[in-house]
Amino acid sequence: MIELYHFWDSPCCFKVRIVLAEKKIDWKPHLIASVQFDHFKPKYQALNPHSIVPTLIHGDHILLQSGVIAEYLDEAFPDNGLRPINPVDRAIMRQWTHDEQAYLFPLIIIMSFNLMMTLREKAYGMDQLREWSKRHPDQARAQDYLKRVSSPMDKQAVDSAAKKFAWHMERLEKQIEISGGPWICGKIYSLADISLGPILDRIEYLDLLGVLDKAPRVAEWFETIKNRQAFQEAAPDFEYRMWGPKKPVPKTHVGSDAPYAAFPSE
Ligand SMILES: N[C@@H](CCC(=O)N[C@@H](CS)C(=O)NCC(=O)O)C(=O)O
Repeated sequence: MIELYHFWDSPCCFKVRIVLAEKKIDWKPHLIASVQFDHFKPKYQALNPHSIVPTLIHGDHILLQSGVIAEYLDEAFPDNGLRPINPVDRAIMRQWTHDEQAYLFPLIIIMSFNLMMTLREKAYGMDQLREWSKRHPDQARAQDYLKRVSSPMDKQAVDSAAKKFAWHMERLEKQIEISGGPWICGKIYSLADISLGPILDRIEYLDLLGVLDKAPRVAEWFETIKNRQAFQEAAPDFEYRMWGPKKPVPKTHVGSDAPYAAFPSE
């Protein structure tokens, strides 16, 4: 039995859900409401001491880190292989899965914090955010979080992150040109595509697809990956997405029963 601790609107969890869907593996979900600091509960920290999602449980094994989990699933369930056989292509795949974690994901965090998280104050109200933040074991970090969510959006930070992101997209453009497409490693759909798909999904949700202006092949690649059934099954439904440029904050404060905030009983 596979169990996944996740939340819907997380690119790292989305990546693991795509692998599970591509392989048609049944899995049991455990939802973590990060806005309510569920990931800092001792029961969850016993599984994942870093207090982040995803965490995958396979039998007696606890696996952490989305990229490691994705590669593990491909090894443990070899049908519908998601890694090139050729060592050079496999190295290229790993370069891009590395670059997703080292460069693209951190840029996404900056853009998401400014364009999505700062809407939490309006959506939930500070009283409720303060109440939830009491669950954080490190109160200095909790106070810093509260200060940042209640600060105005930093446009300069978003623009600078988007510029850096666009530079990486031009590199990806060259890679797809060299590989001949349609995928990052050429004809083989791989973990590189699966790592970058959710990142581009977030870019689209942040209304920042302009970062692909000089990368038409990447734009085409993104349209192709969005048409895959596994991608669609793994993607968050609109109601489970956080508020952002494409999802305005409701006029009145929402409580812990909002779809994104909910922590359904297991
Ligand atoms: N390198 C880790 C990063 C995991 C990570 O940062 N996950 C985010 C969600 S995408 C998280 O748990 N954030 C905590 C929060 O939202 O408070 C991985 O790939 O699994």
